[in-house]
Order: sequence, then structure tokens, then C-alpha cells
Amino acid sequence: MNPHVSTSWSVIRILVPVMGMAVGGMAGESATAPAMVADAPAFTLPALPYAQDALAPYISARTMGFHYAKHHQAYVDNLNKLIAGTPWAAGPSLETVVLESAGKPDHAAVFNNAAQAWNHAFFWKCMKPAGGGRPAGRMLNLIEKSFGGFDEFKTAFLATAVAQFGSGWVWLVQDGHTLKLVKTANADTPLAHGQTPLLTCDVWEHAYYLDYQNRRQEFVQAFLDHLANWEFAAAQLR
Ligand code: MN3
Repeated sequence: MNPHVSTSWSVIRILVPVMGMAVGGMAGESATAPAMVADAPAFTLPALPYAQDALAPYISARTMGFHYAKHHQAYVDNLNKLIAGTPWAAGPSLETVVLESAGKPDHAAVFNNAAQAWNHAFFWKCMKPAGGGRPAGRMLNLIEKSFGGFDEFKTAFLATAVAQFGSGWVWLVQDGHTLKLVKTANADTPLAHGQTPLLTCDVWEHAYYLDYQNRRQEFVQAFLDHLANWEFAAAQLR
């Protein structure tokens, strides 16, 4: 599927009330519209860095069709609805919305949707076709220093992913001069805790259930062995 199709739907949702038109028949006809729409949504679904079937067989096109085109799109759409008419709709970055809404109970819905929109955009970049393997250079040195070796890091990443009860994320983060593994529940993100995210794997069931059913560890192992984009992770180091 063309990732731009999903973006055009969010545009249609904005256009329909303005133009008083029915949705029927418009799908696919307004992919070039955003720049012309006065009330364009504050945030749009970012394009995937690869085709939706590029990570198969480790993540199927069917999973990506739901995970990217439905779940990620829904977080973006919900965020746009929640911030409509607020200063957050007027141009700050997604990171700013995450940071400004974090830890504020009256803005929990904004935080949940903004953080999930950010986490997913980051997660897609943490993978690539024919990824996995070992990092090199400074990243490998930091991993060896922080975890005692790359194999030890992988074992700890898997254990952290499996230990996350229910929905959440496993992250390799930079915290000062050291690297750490952290897990976050639901939408929570290391961004909101002053840590620098380097690499993440989504361990919500929607990330793996179609391909692996309940076998989360097998999914995370495939992420480490075949998908992890260590060049992207190294580029996040400070
Ligand atoms: Mn997800």
C-alpha cells in the first residue's frame, strides 16, 4: 500500500465538514491537497522509510498494514482532534507536545497520543530490511562498556522486552555517559524522562500478534537478528 493514501484520508476528514461533501468516492483523489487546505492538520503520518512489505517475513505486510496505516494513523488523528484550537496546533514539534504534556494528568490523552505518534515514527526508523547483526565503532564500544559484551546486551534486551507486563516498549537509551535498557508502559517514552532514545522495539501485542501470536520473545529476537538499524541508532548518540 502507498503510505500517502493514509495521509490523504486525514486530509479528507478535515475537508468534509468544510466543504459539506460526502466522503464516498473521494478516496485517493486528494493526495496533493495538504498545502492548499487552510486548516490542515497539525501533524500528519510520516512516510515509512521502506515499503510496507519490506520487513517480511519478520514483520508481514499485513501487520504493517494495521500497525502503521491504522494504529499509527489513529494516534496522529486523535492527537490532531485533541489539540485543535490549542497552542499545540500552531506549530511546535511533536517532541515539544510530548514534553509539555508529560506528567500532567489533565493532558494525559494528549500525551498518550503524541507520545505514541512519536514512538512509532522512531520505531519505524529503528528497523530496515536486512538489518540486525552487530553495530560498529563507538556504538559497539559503548554497548560493550555498558553491558559487558554485545551478546550480553542482546540477552538483556530480550529479557527486558519479555519482562514488560502488558503493552509497552523496550528501549536502548543513552543516559549521560552510559547506555541503559529501559522498558516503558503504554505510551510512555524515555523522551519524557530526560534520556536519549537510541533504539526501540514495540512490544504492544498489535506489533506482533498476527505474525507471532503470543510469542513476544521470538518477535524481539527477529527484531535484533534481522531488523535493527544500528546506523540509525548510532546517529542518535550524543
Ligand atoms: Mn505499536
